[in-house]
Amino acid sequence: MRKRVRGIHEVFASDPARADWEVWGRQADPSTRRGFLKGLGAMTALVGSKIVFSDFMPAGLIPAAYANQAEPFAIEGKDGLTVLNDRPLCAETPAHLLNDDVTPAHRLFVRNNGLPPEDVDGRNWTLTVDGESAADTKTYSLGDLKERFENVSRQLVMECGGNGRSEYDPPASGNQWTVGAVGCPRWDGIRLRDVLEDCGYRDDTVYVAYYGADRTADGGVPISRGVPMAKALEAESMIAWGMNGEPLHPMNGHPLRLVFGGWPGSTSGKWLSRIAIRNIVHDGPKMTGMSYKVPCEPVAPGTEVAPEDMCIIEAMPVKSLITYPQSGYQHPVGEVLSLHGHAWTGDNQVERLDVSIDFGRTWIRADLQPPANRLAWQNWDLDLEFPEAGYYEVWARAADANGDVQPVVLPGWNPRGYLNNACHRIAVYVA
Ligand SMILES: Nc1nc2c(c(=O)[nH]1)N[C@H]1C(S)=C(S)[C@@H](COP(=O)(O)O)O[C@H]1N2
Ligand SMILES: [Mo]
Repeated sequence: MRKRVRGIHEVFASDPARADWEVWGRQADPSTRRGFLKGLGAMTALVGSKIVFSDFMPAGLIPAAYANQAEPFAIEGKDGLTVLNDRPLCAETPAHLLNDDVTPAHRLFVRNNGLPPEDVDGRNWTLTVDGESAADTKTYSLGDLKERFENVSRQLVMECGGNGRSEYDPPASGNQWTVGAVGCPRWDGIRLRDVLEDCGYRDDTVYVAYYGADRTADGGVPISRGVPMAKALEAESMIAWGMNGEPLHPMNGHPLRLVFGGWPGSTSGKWLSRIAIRNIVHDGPKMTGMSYKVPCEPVAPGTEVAPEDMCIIEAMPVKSLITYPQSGYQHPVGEVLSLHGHAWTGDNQVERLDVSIDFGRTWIRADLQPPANRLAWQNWDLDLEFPEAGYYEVWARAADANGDVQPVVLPGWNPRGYLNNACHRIAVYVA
């Protein structure tokens, strides 16, 4: 359920400088289905055909083809996602639809900052590597990348830095993600470092930045971020063309993207066309200012923080999900309930996963699996028994090898609402 819907005016009034795509897209309201259908392109894609008399179509009209469907908005090749915004398109996956140990493409969330490229031709796609610290400027075709470098497949967690934002109070503007801006597909591609080494880089390299083929409405670059060189050189840092043996979904960056497991999703550039090897901390759109940053020192909720006191988010915090059963589940009294879920943590490994059915008074240790490879999420299972009939909340809490434990209540408030790793909880009715 959406807690609140922020109007565009409210957002601009509170921060007039933020005239970017994140706030342009009116927050869609699923209860009325208004706000989804903006722009002829979006509407045509939705209806699946040219709208012949589109010139005469009243603004805000919901096409009859969709007016009576239970799902207010369907994204081709995705299934069951909740759309938070249609322009740019942002959609998350309900927790119970993330139950697969390897996230299928149709269940991976979508977070777009601009308009994706249309009519992508993978055969003619190229990737250029350049920058102040590059020894050479090189351009590779997709075929070059596939043939010249060792192909690898890795399961890597992709999570938006703003996952969980909807719970913060005072609220933060931006997509009101609940828990589902996360997934862990098996990515197919090559190591980023093999390409960096092929191109060559100087000792003064600081950052590796990306540019993608998506654009803002007026043709600008919506987002261009990256990672420090040390992260770029890790064996798990990938340039990927596929997911679970299939080409990337168009909304997840087809035909080429970066994947940095365990770091904010915003570092994993989609529709990748250029990599810049930089001798400074990259300064592209959404690297500077307040985006993807948290206060360097904790602040009281609602505090105004100066941009120079904000630090770039690197590894994501320890977190977990209960993916079976779905919240609200009715369970027969006297029977065992087999829970399932996943746990993950930035650059590290999860060491334990505990479950409580008594609001955190006591905790029961779940059976936690090792990751399929470094920076993959870890699956967990627990057979639960309930003492009597009634309403229960099941809480899950992960702890990692750094000694970090998920907070039961909200973690530190921050102006843009990032890094909410509070325990996931579900309702279970035993009867
Ligand atoms: N070119 C480009 N890359 C991008 C984005 C974008 O808007 N454009 N969004 C980023 C953000 S904020 C996230 S969370 C991830 C989301 O990846 P997904 O949409 O494949 O789930 O992509 C990142 N890469
Ligand atoms: Mo994100």
